[in-house]
Amino acid sequence: MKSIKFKSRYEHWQVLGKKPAKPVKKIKSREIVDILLGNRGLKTAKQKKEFLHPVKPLDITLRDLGIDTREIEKAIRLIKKAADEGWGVIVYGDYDADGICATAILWEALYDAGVKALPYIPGRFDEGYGLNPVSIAKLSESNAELKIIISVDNGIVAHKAVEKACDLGLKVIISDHHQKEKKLPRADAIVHTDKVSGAVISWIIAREFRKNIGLKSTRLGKGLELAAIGTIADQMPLLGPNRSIAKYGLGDLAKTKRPGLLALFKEAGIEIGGKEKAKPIGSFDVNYIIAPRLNAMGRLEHAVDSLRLLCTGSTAKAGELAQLLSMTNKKRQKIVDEILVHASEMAKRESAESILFLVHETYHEGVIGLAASKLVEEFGRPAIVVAKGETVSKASARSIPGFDIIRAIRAHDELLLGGGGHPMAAGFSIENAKLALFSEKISEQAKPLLTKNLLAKKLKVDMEVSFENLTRKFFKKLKVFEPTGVGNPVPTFTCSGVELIEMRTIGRDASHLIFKVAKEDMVFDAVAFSFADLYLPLMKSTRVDIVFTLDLNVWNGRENLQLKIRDIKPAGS
Ligand SMILES: [Mn+2]
Repeated sequence: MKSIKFKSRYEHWQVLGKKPAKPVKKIKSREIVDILLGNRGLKTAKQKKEFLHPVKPLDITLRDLGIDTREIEKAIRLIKKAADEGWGVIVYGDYDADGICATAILWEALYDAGVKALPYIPGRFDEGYGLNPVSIAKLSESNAELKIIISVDNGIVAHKAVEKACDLGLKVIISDHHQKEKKLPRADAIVHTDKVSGAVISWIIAREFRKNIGLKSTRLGKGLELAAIGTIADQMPLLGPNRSIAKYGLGDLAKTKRPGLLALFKEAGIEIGGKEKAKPIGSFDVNYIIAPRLNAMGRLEHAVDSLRLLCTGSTAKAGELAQLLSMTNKKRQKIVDEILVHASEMAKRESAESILFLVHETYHEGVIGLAASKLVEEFGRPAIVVAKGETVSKASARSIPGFDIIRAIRAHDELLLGGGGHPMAAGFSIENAKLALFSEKISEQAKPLLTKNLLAKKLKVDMEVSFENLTRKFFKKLKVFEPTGVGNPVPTFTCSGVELIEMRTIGRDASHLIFKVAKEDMVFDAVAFSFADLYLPLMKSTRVDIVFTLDLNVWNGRENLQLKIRDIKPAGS
C-alpha cells in the first residue's frame, strides 16, 4: 500500500493518558472518564468528586480562595459606615472585560443597599491601567462627598495613588488578583488573592456585604453571570472555585434578564431563553463573542459604555449600546487585521530566528496585545508588537509555553520606562531611542532558549480510543466535563489507521472538509475546519491517524454523533 506524505498541523501529538493495559476496545466509558480526570490533574477521590460536583458559589469559602477574613471584614465595616454616614464611594475598575464586570458587580451591590456609590473606569490612553494619583485628585475635587475609593481588578501595586488618596483624606479599599509585591500599598483594607479573577473577588465582597446587612440567601448571588464572564475572559483555569463560578455563572448567563446582555446576544446571534434549539452558553461564547465586544470599547474608545451596557435597565438604551459595542468590535477587528497583514509580512522577511519584534507608528496601542497573540499563533514563537509613539512607545508581548517573557523583558529593565505582566503575556513602555538596543538584546538573549523542541507545535491528546467507544451514551457522559476551557480542555481523542471516504469541501470559500471515517465496519461523520489544503493528499491516502473531539450534529431534527477533526497524519508516521 502506498502511503502519501503530507504535513500534519502539529509536529507532535502529546498523548497524556497512559496507554491502558487491555486493548482499547475493552475499555468502559467509566474508565475513560477516569483517565480524563487524571489528565486534568485530578487524582484523589476527593478531587474527582469536587470536580464532578462543583460546590455552589454561595458555599465557596474565603479560605478556599485564600482571602484574609480580617481584611474583608475591615472592608465591609468601612462600606457600612459609608451607608450610615452618606459618604460618597467610588468603585474604581479597569477597562478590560474582567475589570468592567468587577466594577458592575460591586457598584450594583452598593447602589442596591443605598450607598452613594459611583462606578469609575479609567481611559486606556489618557489615564492608563490602575489607580493613579492624578485621577484620584480629579475624582476628589469633583465629588465633595467622596470618602472611599474601592479598587477592583487593580490597585495591588498602586503605592503612589494610595498615598495621594490618604493625603486627600480618602479611605482606600483595594481588591485585586494581580501579582503582589513584597511591599503592599498603605490602604485601609486589602482583599487579595491570585486564585480567581478580579470580578470574582468583587462578587465575593458583594456577597459578604449582602450577607452582613441581612439579605436573604436568594439575593446574595446577584452578578454571578458577570463573575463568570470575568473568569473566562481573564483566562483563569476552570478548576476548583473557578469551575464553580463558571459552571453556575454560565447557567445564570443563559437566564440573564439584563437588557444589555440580552441586546448583545441578539446583536451577535446567540440564542438563549429556553428556546428548543438554544444551546447553553459556554466558554466559547464568552471568549469569542461576549468578551471581545466588551473589550472593544476600552481598546478604541472608552470602556464606560461597556459598563453601561451591563448595568442599564432600559431596553432602548441597551439596544443602542449593543449596536455601539458590535460596531466598535468590527472596527477593532479591521484594525487588528491591518496590523497582522503588515506585521506578518515583516516577520516573514525577517526569517525569524528568535523573538518576533515588530515596531511601527501605525500600530494602534489598543490592539497590539491582540496582534501579538495572533502572531504567536501564526509563527509559533514569542512576539512583541510595538506601537511607536512620538518619543515613547508602548509594547505588548505574548509568549509560548516554556518561555518566560516577563523574565526576558525584566532582564533589560534599565532600558524601559515601566512594565509588568506574566510569563505568557506582558506589556511595557520604552523611549524610542532605546528600541533598537532593546530589540537586539532581547533577541540575542532569547535565541538559545528557543530550542527546536520548545518551538515545535504540540497538540495535547487525552487518549487513544476505538470506534466502539464512541456512542451517544459516551458522548452524554462527557458532559460532566463542561464547562471546558483553560485548564480543562474539551476531551480530545486519537484513533489510528482509519480510512477517509466520501470527502468533499464545504464552506463559503470551500476551506473546510467533511468526510466519513471508517474502521472495521464502523463509520462516523467528520468535519475538519480549515483542512481543505490537504484535500488531494487526503483523497489519495489509504489510512491515516486522527485527533478529534466529539460533537452532536443536529440536522433535520436528527441527532448524529460527529467527529470534529483537530489533526490528521499519515498512518503510523
Ligand atoms: Mn483581571
